[in-house]
Amino acid sequence: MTDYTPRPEHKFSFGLWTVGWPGNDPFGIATRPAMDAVHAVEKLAELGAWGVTFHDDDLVPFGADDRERDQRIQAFRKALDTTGLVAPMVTTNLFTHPVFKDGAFTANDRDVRRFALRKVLRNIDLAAELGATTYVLWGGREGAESPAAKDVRDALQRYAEALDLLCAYVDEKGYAIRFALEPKPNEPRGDILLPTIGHALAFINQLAHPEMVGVNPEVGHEQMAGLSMVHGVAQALWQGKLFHIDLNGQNGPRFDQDLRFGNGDVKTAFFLVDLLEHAGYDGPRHFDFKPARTEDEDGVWASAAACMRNYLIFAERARAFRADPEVAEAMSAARVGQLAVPTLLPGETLDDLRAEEFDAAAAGTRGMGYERLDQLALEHLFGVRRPR
Ligand code: GLT
Ligand code: MN
Ligand code: MN
Repeated sequence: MTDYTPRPEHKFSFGLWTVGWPGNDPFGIATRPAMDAVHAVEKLAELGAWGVTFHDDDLVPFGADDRERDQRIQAFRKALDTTGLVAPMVTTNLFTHPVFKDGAFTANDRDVRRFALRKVLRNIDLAAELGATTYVLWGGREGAESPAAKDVRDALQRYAEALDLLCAYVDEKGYAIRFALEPKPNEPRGDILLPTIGHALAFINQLAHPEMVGVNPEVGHEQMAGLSMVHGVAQALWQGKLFHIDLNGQNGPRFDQDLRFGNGDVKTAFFLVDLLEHAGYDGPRHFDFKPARTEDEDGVWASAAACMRNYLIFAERARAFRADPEVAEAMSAARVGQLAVPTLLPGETLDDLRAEEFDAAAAGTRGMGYERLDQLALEHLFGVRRPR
């Protein structure tokens, strides 16, 4: 029996806004009381998490005075010190307050954009003080409901300007912080800018400091766009841009479900963990889920524990899948490894390639054997092929 106990080396982290979500949604008020940040830190540590993340407003209510801010930060720091939890990632709330109803970095109103930058700069200083190395930017309000409302080329220019200013600031301060953009196709805006991993990666290439900016993909967000999270994350890894990841669950394109990790599309979850583990991703495994609104506080902790447990179960199944000699044989029959061989070997020329004889008809009849391979993966996932 494998031990699915989460430990600090697994790098599991949770946002204060996840376990602290009181269950308010567009159709109903909160079903749980607000959760104190210190209590959340203590409980997460008890469950075996490694890190806790937060928006500025999760820790200090919007508009609080300096005294209250200092008190709350001090209490949070103390809880980190006592529990040993780290704060690996910090972010800014640029979406709740009405001032951000038309966006933050891309609001049409210039004074709103300047206010948004001030809000981020202040919180970056705190992030650096707490030792965070990733700063997430989720631009949920950066978008529009009508193409008449927003000149998207100007909006992207302003988005890039904001990133350039923030990178220059971090650079000047010597902070060990990198930015991670979190894509989402829609909700709360009708259409959000940088809607997918691919859009975000292309945007990053246009920045003044592309090396300081990566992505923070969320499982459910790619699936809302009907895309493969596994392919998107693989591309981010290939481009050296997977700075952070939001793990949760979703059932296809619909509203953002933020289910606990493992609920929703289980096969995607399995292959995502297989990818992260196999690729040697060593960043945080961050859960960004909403404990179902039906639950009381016990249910909140049960779902948080389940996120970590499910990750460890998937990781174990993925290891067993790759260690299975029959899988190795099926992969070889499917020529999976051949894809790692350059199409033109060093020393070969295009003339060599041109001169080659090839029987396209015969090649067209070759079966790939993927169905057998996929079935083996499913059986490992289902747990009917146990590790020997
Ligand atoms: C918000 C959103 C998440 C983002 C958070 C970071 S806030 O809860 O739904 O996907 O990761 O700003
Ligand atoms: Mn997220
Ligand atoms: Mn989400």
